[in-house]
Amino acid sequence: MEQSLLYPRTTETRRTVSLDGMWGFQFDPTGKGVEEGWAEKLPAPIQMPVPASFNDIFTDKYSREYTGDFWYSLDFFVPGEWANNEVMIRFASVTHRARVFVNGAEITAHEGGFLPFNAEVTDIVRYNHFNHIAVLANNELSETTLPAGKTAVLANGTRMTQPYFDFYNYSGIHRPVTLMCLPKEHVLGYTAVDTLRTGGAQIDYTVETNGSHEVMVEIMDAEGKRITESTGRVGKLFVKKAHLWQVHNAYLYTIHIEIRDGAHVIDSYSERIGIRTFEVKDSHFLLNGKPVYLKGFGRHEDADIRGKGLDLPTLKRDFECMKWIGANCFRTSHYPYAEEVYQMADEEGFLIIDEVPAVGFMQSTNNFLAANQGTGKPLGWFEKETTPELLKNHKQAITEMITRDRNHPSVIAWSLLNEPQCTSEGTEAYFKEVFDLAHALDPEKRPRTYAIIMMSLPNTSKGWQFSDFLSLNRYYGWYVQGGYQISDAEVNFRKELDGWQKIHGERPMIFTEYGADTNPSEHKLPSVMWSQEYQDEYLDMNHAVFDSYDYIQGELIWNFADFQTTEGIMRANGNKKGIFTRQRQPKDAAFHVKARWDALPLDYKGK
Ligand code: CKX
Repeated sequence: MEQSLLYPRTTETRRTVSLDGMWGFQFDPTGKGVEEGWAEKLPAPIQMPVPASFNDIFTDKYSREYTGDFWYSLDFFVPGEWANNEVMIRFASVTHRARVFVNGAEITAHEGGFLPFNAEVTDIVRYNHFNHIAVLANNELSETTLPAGKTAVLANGTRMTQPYFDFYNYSGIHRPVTLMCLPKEHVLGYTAVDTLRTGGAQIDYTVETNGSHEVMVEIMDAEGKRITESTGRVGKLFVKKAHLWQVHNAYLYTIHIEIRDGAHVIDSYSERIGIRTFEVKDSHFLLNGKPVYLKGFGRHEDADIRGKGLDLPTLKRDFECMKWIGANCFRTSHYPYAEEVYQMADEEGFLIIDEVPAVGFMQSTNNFLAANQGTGKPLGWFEKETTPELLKNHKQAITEMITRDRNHPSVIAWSLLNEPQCTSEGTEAYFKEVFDLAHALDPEKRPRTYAIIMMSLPNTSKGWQFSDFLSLNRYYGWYVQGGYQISDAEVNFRKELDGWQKIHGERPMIFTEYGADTNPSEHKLPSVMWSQEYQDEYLDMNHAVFDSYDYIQGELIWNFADFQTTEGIMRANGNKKGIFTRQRQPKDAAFHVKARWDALPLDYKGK
């Protein structure tokens, strides 16, 4: 492991200081900042909150849509007593890439806007003194970035982002920045895999450190009582009569790791963990050996003003809404979310399908309907000259996501792509690499999947064979045969599912997307598309179809809440498929869905 992706925590041996707050900020449209010494001092900074997207802070369109280089800067103090330790600055995410300079020297760079990285500054910072950090960020998309897209240049020379995906390209320092002091010898990471045994649970653990001193691991129960311990970097722990982590009933233990030199504690790190197993078996999902039917949403990190910036009140409200409506699962569409989201899911007993930002892998400016998936005619996304570079970035994102998220009991599966073009010859070689990598990296061997775009059918898709369970994004009754034609949509939907039924084998299928854009102020009797009444009818039709196939084992509505997208004729200031508004208030359909989900038992279709 090159660097630790452990969540920053203050412990007996570690110190953390939040660097969140107002930073200096400046656009660098000509890309001259480095040359002109902006790493030492921004020439004309304005104030910008961290964490937040910069876009919706502004009142002018040029700034909101800005595409290119932009800088953040901050003076920060490093305590004198930290000398002789390792000092790092941890960025939980900078979208989409960053170069970090401290006291004028370039320290590190990171590609990818949704995963953490550290800048090690031990020998750079002045102790007991103020220091200066500058971050050169960039938000341009290309066909080798995750997510994918392109930059267009308007006739007046202004650059403009054209995402190949359907969410706004929010940019900035989106998640917390933490100054950390770690002992020189410290824990880099750990893994813990559970097996249920008679009389309790076995935890097979590994601990990675950057030194050679002895490692000790102990498990505490929810009351803080030590119940088992072991020494060594690799070992087994046994928890008698283990309280299992369950849906909406999440018992959490604490794993405590120490590096010791005799009685002296060199480093200590603790985290809350749950004991549970999850597997795919005989067309079912089994949590702790018992069938579980997935109910919930595809979501976005998206809210007024802060865009994709971490906002704890919104996050808490989202969980309250999801509990109220009877959901038990969500997909982190279309990128790994802030670590605080997974922590809350661990605490609340929600199941997460964790998705890497592999979205927009299709030759289309907005990733819907334009692709001729149904024709079988190769579009060749995975045969481009740029494919090796894309694969490299994709593998890096998978590695970072799994390393970051592998110990969360809430994470039950990895979603490795969303709606890629997957009918052409190069698909299989590419898919094999990413699916094999996920399997190799995850000690728990969680099931892997990817979201299959509508019209990518059993006989045309070359990717589905790699999935441990099938995830379909389907819009029968919305993008196809909407409104009065909904009865035809149902017939065609059933035809497609009959086709999958012949070939899916033992794989369960879930719907990772189905939904209808709905204007919360529109009512119409009889219904029309976009009215609240039609959203209910659309959901009823889809649910009736799901209920008639036993191998369908989950339904994740698109989307939990309305969200911002690029402007265009298909979007009325955003995607309106939310069951909640962007302000997290229920549309009529929320009550409809609640009635269904409250009535569905956890082991629905489990017999
Ligand atoms: N799926 C036909 C990806 C999501 C979009 C969703 C939509 C599409 C549908 C593809 O990111 O928001 O169009 O609502």
